[in-house]
Amino acid sequence: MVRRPRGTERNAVNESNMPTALVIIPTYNECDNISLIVPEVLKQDPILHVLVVDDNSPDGTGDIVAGMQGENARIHLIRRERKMGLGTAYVAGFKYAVENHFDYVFEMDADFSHDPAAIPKFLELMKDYDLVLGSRYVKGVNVINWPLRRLLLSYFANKYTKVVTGLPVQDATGGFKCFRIDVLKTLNLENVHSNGYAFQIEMSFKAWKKGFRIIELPILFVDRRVGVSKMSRAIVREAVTMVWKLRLRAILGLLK
Ligand SMILES: Nc1nc2c(ncn2[C@@H]2O[C@H](COP(=O)(O)OP(=O)(O)O)[C@@H](O)[C@H]2O)c(=O)[nH]1
Ligand SMILES: [Mg+2]
Repeated sequence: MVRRPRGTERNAVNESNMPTALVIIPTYNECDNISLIVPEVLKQDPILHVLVVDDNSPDGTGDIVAGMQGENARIHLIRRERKMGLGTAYVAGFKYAVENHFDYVFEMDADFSHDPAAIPKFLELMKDYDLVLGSRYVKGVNVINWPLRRLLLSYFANKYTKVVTGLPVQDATGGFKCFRIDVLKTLNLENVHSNGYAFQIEMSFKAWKKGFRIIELPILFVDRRVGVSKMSRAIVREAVTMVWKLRLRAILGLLK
């Protein structure tokens, strides 16, 4: 028998064979956003659950989520001892999704840059695709409130990624996306090592090389209103070299 995720046991509320979806939100110091974003996500569809992966945020984000869990079985929490980066936070979340038999798995930021209202559009596309990428650059540029420097960096990073890797998407570095669980089961998560933008590129590149069906969904990206960005130069440097590593490994047949 298939074990259902906690809170989705077949009962009066969920007696159908509906798929279940886990929205993974990694957090580091998001105390002003987290209690608002979680209910905003959950109200989009009854099949949705949220998993917060918190890295012992000094501002108490983890405790806020723990408090919210008491009222709602659709809220899940992984607490890690220290700040270990976005990539490993997602990998921990992906493993949790596989272990708990979710069908679809989202990546999403806590800071409202990604509009929860777009989630139903992702779910609709999941009927026909294995990976849906929220894309800021499908039709022109859909980014609001980013400083020009940051926008240019992101835009040209994506042009560069496309040329080096051949991955046929306009926005490979975005962090609002949805995977069919089969993709996560197929990719060897132990071999995903990158952490920042490179992590986003690596996951999509590997899914593409495995022949999974990928589509871009145009989204509007709005810069965070509260809290601070964790973007750093190291994250950019990692991405610059990672795209070459991916290309070389693919050519040499070493992509795992
Ligand atoms: N668990 C965890 N979450 C992180 C870490 N770094 C960033 N995040 C979260 O990842 C999301 C995106 O980070 P953000 O700082 O907004 O990056 P930006 O949008 O590129 O400026 C936010 O929800 C952050 O709280 C980390 O080291 N660990
Ligand atoms: Mg952000």
